[in-house]
Amino acid sequence: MEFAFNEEQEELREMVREFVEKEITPFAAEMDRNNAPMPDLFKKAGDMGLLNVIVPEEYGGPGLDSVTVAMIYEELGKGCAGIATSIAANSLASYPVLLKGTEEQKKTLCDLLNNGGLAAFALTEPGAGSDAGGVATKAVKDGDHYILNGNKIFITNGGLADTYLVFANTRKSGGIRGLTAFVVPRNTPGFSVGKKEDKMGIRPSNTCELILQDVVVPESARVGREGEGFRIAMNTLDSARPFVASVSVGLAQSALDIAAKYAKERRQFGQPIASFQMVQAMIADMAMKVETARLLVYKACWLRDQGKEFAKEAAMSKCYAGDVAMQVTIDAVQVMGGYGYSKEYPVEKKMRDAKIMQIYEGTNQIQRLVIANKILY
Ligand code: COS
Repeated sequence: MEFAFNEEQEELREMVREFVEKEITPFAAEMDRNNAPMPDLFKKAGDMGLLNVIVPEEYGGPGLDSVTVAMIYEELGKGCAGIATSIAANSLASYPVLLKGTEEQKKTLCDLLNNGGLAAFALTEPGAGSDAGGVATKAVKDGDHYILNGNKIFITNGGLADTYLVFANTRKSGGIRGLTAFVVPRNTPGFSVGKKEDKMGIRPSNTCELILQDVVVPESARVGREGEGFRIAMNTLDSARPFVASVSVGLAQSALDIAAKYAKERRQFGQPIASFQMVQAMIADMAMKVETARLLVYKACWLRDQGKEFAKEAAMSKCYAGDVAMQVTIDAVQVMGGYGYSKEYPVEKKMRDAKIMQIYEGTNQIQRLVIANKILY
C-alpha cells in the first residue's frame, strides 16, 4: 500500500496550491458577496489546465487518473468550495460523453474543455431531484432530429457554460427507461438561461435554471442509446462522487487550519486558548474526521483507477466527507467564537459552503441508500 503522492503529483499539487493562494483565497469573500466568480478566474483556471483534467491524452488532455484529480479538487476546495464546484462540474458534465459518446462528440467536447470552455450537467428538475428518473423534460423524435421541451433547475455553471449535457425523456409515458442524454450547445435556438439562484453558500459558483423551448437537436447530439440515460447518469454520478468528496475534504481541512492557527494566537485567562484541553479535544476530533474522510476519498479513487468496483466507496466518500465538512466547519466557528461567526473571518463562509456538500450530487440520505443497497442486495 502506498499512502504518498509521487513526485509528479506533488509538483502539480504545489502548482495548484500557488494558484489557489494567489487567485482564489484572497477573493473568496468578495466572490461570496458578489454571488459570482471573479470575471477572469475561469480563463486563468483554463490557462492552468484545471478545466480539462479528465480529458484523455488521445483527445489532447492530460488524462489524469482519479486520485490526481481528487488531489487537485481538494486543493481548490481549500480556497473556495464554490469555485472548486464549478471547476469540478466540467468533469461531471464530460463523463457521459467520455463514457458513451461518439468519436465526434468526444472530440468536440474535449476540444472545448482543452480551450478553457465550461460544461454543465443538466439532470435536476423541479420534480426530479433525488428521484432522478422523474425527469419531465421531453425529447420527441422528428425525422433525424429531436425536439426538447422542459426546465432544468439548480444547474452548476448553468449561466456560464458553453455546452450542456441535458437529460430528457424520449418516452411519452416517462420513467427511467425513457431517460436519454443529449449534448446541447448554448447557442441552440430555444435554449435559454433562466433564474440565477441566490444561495446560502458556494455563492461564487454559478447555479441557474435552464429553459428548453422547442430546442431542435440532430440525432447526432444523442449520447448513447434512447433509454440509456439513467444508467449513464448513474455511472457519471458514481465517478464524480469522490470528487465532490475531495472538495469537502479541502474545505474541512482549511477550516481546521484556520481554527488551529487562531487557537494558538487567541489568548484568554492569560494563555492561548490552544492550551485548554476542551479546545484541544475539538481540534483533535476535527483532524481525525478530516483524515478519515481523506482516506475514503483516495481509496474510492484508487479503486476506480484500478478498474475495480468502486460505487459503494464513492457513495461512502461523498456522504462521509460531506458530513465531516459540515461538522468541522461548525466546530471551526465554535473554536473561533464571535470572530468565527463574523464575516471578517473566512470560516462562517466555509460553514455555509459546507451545507451543500450534504445535499448536491445526491443527498447524503441517497448515498446511505446506495451504500446499504450495495451491502444488502
Ligand atoms: N450504475 C449503473 N446502473 C445503475 C446504478 C449505477 N450506479 N444505479 C442504478 N442503476 C440501474 C439499476 O441496475 C436498474 O437497472 P435495471 O432496471 O435494468 O435493473 C436501474 O438503474 C434502476 O435502478 P433503481 O431501481 O435502483 O433506481 P431508483 O429509481 O430506485 O434510483 C437512486 C436509485 C435513488 C440511487 C438514484 O435515483 C439516485 O442516485 N438518485 C440521486 C440522483 C442525484 O444524485 N441527483 C443529484 C443531481 S445530479 S448533480
